Amino acid sequence: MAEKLNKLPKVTEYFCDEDQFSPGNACCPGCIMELNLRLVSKIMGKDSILLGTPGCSAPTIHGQNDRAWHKHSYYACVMTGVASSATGLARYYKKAGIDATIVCHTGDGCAQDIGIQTISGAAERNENIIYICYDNEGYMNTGVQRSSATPYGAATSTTPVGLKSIGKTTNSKNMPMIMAMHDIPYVATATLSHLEDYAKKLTKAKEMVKQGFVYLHVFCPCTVGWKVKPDSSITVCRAAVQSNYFPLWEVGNGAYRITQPVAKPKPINEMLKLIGKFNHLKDQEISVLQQQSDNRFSILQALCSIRA
Ligand SMILES: Cc1ncc(C[n+]2csc(CCOP(=O)(O)OP(=O)(O)O)c2C)c(N)n1
Ligand code: SF4
Repeated sequence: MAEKLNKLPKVTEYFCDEDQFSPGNACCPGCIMELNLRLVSKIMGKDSILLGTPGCSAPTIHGQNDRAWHKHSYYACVMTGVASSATGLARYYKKAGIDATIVCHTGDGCAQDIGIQTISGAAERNENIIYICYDNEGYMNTGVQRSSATPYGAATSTTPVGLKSIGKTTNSKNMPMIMAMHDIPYVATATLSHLEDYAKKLTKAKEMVKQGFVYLHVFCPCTVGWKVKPDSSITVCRAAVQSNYFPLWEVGNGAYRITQPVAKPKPINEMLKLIGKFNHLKDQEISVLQQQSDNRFSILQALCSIRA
């Protein structure tokens, strides 16, 4: 596989051949979740089978009215059971002797909350499934409610800011690390400001799924829910990586590795000030978020040092 990864094309070259998705999309201005879907489709290949659930990716991945936006085989699943549906499909294709890559693509509300039981079960059974969670830190499609991915201090429609409230009062769930603790063949984080890094991880995912369950967690700002300028989503992704708020790492067969180390991490506030949902935070709350981010990064570094 190392040889294959060294020979990967430049990321722009992926977009030169036939596109499985039609031009345009049904997302809000500046939403990069659709770019995520397009890259997944390019690297997984036109014969990959997609599964999705209700959420912001639904208009693009399910289609709208009687029209589809792509040419992949697609299964629309309930939020509670996407990993169970994927299990059935993966086993069916295997039994039928068909070499098919099964790819679930859902939001964090589905992956971390509503669907976590079946995801954890499928991971423990080591099913041949790739699960991609696009993390926009909330239930965006139903009106920007908080999910377990929403960070401390964020303003959402269910954690509003007022005289006595600072937004969400608890930390987010560290979902990629939870999945890594399932000891599955491959887990990685990715984001859209680092497309080469993401493309490599998708390529590895396609290979590693032959050994079992693969989980990719993709940081994916929501311009509307986060109050981010439509032209700033990629800047926010980059700031999240450069502050170690969202470090890019992978673990394959027990070996953890930071794939994009940051020599001089920036203070988390450099990222927070690009995002309206944090605008009300004072120094005290910002230091809580900085501390939480530092703690998580220390755990990651410790895991990386085990087999370094
Ligand atoms: C079991 C279940 N509970 C609630 C809903 C209602 N619902 C539809 S879309 C959605 C939001 C999904 O959030 P997420 O998975 O994070 O995706 P996003 O909208 O953020 O892209 C919800 C809660 C549902 N369809 N099924
Ligand atoms: S609400 Fe957010 S995640 Fe949903 S389509 Fe709009 S920008 Fe994208």
